[in-house]
Amino acid sequence: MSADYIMVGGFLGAGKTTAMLRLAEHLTERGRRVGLITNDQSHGLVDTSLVAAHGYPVQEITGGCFCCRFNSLTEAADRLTRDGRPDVFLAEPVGSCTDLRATVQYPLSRLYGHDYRIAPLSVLVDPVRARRIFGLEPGRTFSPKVLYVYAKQLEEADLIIINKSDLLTSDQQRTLEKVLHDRYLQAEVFTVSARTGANLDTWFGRLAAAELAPRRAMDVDYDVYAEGEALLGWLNATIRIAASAPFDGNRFLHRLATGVHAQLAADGLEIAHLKMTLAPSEGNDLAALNLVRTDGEPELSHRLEEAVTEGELILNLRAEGDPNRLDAVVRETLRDTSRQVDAVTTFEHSEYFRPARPNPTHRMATLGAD
Ligand SMILES: Nc1nc2c(ncn2[C@@H]2O[C@H](COP(=O)(O)OP(=O)(O)O)[C@@H](O)[C@H]2O)c(=O)[nH]1
Ligand SMILES: [Mg+2]
Repeated sequence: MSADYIMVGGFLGAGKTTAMLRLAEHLTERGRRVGLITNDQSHGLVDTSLVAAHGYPVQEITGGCFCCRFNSLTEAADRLTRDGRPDVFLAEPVGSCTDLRATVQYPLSRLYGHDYRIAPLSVLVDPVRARRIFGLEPGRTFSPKVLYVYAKQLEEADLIIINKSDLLTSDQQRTLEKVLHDRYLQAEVFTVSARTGANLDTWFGRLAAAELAPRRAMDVDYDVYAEGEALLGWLNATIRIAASAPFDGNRFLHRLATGVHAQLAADGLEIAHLKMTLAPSEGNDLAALNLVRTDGEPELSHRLEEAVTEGELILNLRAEGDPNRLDAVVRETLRDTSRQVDAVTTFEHSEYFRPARPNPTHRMATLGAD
């Protein structure tokens, strides 16, 4: 029996997790059994806790991207199969990762073609970020080597999905579609909103119907790719919070994010994605907060219904800058924020680093034998 393997790529903060949850819902409604696979350089992922909170079976691949931990990708699928026999796997690669066609999709198809049908590669785009990068409007962006990775992600896409259409005027949407269309001739371009659901069915329909295009994979300069990724600072922390009395967890997350945001902005660092969840020790309630640009605003996408006294905070931060600085800012702001609610915080896990050079397990430039 062969299961579908669907990968949804795109830069940090583009909306991959949000869109995958929508896709999981869409497929479940049609009688499919889905299993999700999240991925990061290190463990303690907001994405995994969010997906699990929605009730989907999920496996987390940590310690490197899919391409560098290729075997763990099939092992994760096997573990999901043991538990719930999914007939479709949805996999979200790390947002700073590229060359997925040659290092993940072609090897999966060539080595495990009997087990999996590999869907076309979708690459999601945050339109505000993209309009700046492509010079359609002024505003901060990343340095050139990070942008090399960004452009490579789009170059290998079968489907380019402009997400967050709810943030665009029709004129902004049209001009961005035209730029992407003209530059990336190999791809079909769709515009959707994972938040409102607008036009998602068109994309999902195309995913189900289209085949992974068998063209030769793009060339990638792994030195520039590695340097671009290593310009990004990465921080994952899991923190226990215990207060003397119930406090407003939504407000707590918002204050913490606002404090971290203000300091990183003062340093002139570009934030790619700050995301946090706060889960009370009891019950299934969850608050989630995201910030996807230094000149954006922190946004609560899930709110806690009730006040919280004890809980677990997961914080993932990716920004162009020194990881030591990210850690110092997070710790200092957390100290101040928890003092305001008279809470004690304990770091259960904390790692901050620059991603290591990508070193793929396989690299196959073609879908058939070379
Ligand atoms: N306005 C808007 N925000 C969105 C949409 N889709 C995702 N987001 C938000 O973008 C942020 C990053 O989303 P996430 O799915 O975590 O991105 P990922 O890093 O690519 O997985 C979150 O605040 C989401 O709520 C959308 O269609 N419209
Ligand atoms: Mg994600």
